[in-house]
Amino acid sequence: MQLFFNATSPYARKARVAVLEKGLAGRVTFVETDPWASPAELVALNPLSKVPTLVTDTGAVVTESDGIIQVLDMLGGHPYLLPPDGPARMELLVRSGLCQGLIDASFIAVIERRRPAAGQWDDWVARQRSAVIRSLAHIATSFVLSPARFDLGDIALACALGYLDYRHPDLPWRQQYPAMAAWQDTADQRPSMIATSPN
Ligand SMILES: N[C@@H](CCC(=O)N[C@@H](CS)C(=O)NCC(=O)O)C(=O)O
Repeated sequence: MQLFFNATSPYARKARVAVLEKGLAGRVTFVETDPWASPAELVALNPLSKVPTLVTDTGAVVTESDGIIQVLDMLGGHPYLLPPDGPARMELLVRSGLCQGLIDASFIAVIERRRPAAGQWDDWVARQRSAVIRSLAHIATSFVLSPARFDLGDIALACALGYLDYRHPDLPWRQQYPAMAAWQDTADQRPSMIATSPN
């Protein structure tokens, strides 16, 4: 299999962490690329020119980090990153969906600031930052986090918080939510998180 990624993408980081957590590194060639440059090799596979993009051994091209992680979970053995069904899967989808949205809002705010200054929409950045702040408060009060578990929801949260540290260091989430910061510090010690750190 091939996994196209770039080193700072929080979405690609989710997929890279999942490969490592599943013990599939030996079956995956990691291909570093710049999706913004629309490289021919990537575009030929994925017309969206986005990372992560997974090419399976059967030639299936899978886009979207959550879809890729579901495929990895089907291909590899333990540990499972998603429960197969029932209330546990529902609970995981609640967590992973919100954390994906947290990444989206954080990412959109960064991309908006890359436009020429005259074309930037400050209210749009403020809206995304408000969504980030509200989501962090919601996660801190409603998620049950455990260092013993590292499923898709936890991978998404760890990559979201890592992206905030990397791209939004002015946000004082660590001071506001020390229990979440402690959880993240533990997650950051995992070999999969160390190997994929953007720093
Ligand atoms: N929803 C997608 C988002 C993927 C995404 O937007 N990746 C960015 C890099 S962080 C990208 O490749 N952008 C290139 C572009 O939009 O042209 C996922 O979860 O995989």
